[in-house]
Amino acid sequence: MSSPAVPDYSAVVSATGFLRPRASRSTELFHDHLSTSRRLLVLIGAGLSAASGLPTFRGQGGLWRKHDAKQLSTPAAFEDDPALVWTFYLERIRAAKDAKPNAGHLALVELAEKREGCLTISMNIDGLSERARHAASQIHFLHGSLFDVKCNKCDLLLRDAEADTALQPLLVQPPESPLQQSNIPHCPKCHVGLLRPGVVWFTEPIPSGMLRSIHAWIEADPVIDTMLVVGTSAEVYPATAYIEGARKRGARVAAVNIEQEDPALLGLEEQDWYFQGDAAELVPQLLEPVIGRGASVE
Ligand code: BJW
Repeated sequence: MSSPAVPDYSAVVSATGFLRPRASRSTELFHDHLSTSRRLLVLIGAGLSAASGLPTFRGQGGLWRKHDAKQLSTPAAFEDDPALVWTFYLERIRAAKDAKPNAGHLALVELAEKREGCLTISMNIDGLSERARHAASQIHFLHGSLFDVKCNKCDLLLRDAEADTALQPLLVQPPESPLQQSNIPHCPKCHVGLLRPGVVWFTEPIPSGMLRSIHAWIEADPVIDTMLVVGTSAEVYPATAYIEGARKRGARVAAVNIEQEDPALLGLEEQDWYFQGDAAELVPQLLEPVIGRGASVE
């Protein structure tokens, strides 16, 4: 006796209760579309770096020593307990220094090299796209960098080597010894504030020049062909709004995520794609028509 037919879930009930066609899973159709795509917007989140061993923000990776990572990423948390927040970030700085870009990062670098009209918006602060040599003119780091520091009172911003020097009193602390507030360096400019991570926390504005530049790119001609959304829960604004922004400019959206599609989140439609799996594996495969099979991790 033949087994009952597998139900066809090609339609899912949307958050509003209407039946909606499901996004495509076809790599072949995506490859066809990508081959003719000239302007592409890519949004990357913590899931891209998961295969490099770095924890994500929400879900299983979102708990750090019993603290919710989201709660620690606020100016209020730093005001309350700067030593705790710095302990969290120092651990992440050390982990990011030890991590290596994966095949997903490298594939996106190659995509940018092969497609002048490709812009990447990264929410990641881990430095892995930079280390993969993503062209600086084709990527914006919306949430700053783990390797920068700012003052919590004035406008001081120190980058890379300067930040590293300023942070030496913290970096020389043995990772296992508890950090005291007295260990945190004061701002070398105003001498009043404390140095803090050079990242954008909840309720803080993204640098306005960066926002203007992204807006101008989205509104420029010709239309956007493809919006690739990789390894993000798409819960944080303004990053998430760029998906809709690209769609309004004509883009078909392709999402890559290890979890099953959540129809309420991305609002994917019939002309879009959803690929479930590890970004480090899937992104190079999806980009093959443009980058070939070359992208490999050293
Ligand atoms: C894989 C995988 C694998 C896993 N392969 N996939 C009410 C009050 C106050 C503010 C707001 C409010 N309503 C809205 C706001 C604005 C707020 C916001 O968006 N809040 C929402 C949560 C509702 N946004 C802001 O405050 C922003 N500023 C702003 O808007 O200014 C104007 C304004 C101010 C005040 C009010 C209103 C407007 C700033 C946002 C800054 C976010 N900063 C952080 C911390 C950065 C520093 C740090 O990293 O420590 O950025 S929060 C955190 O979330 C971090 C991330 O970049 C960001 C996004 O997370 P991401 O990348 O999506 O990670 P996850 O963990 O969420 O998801 C990982 C995904 O990967 C999952 O889907 C997995 O399934 C998947 N995955 N393994 C593929 N191997």
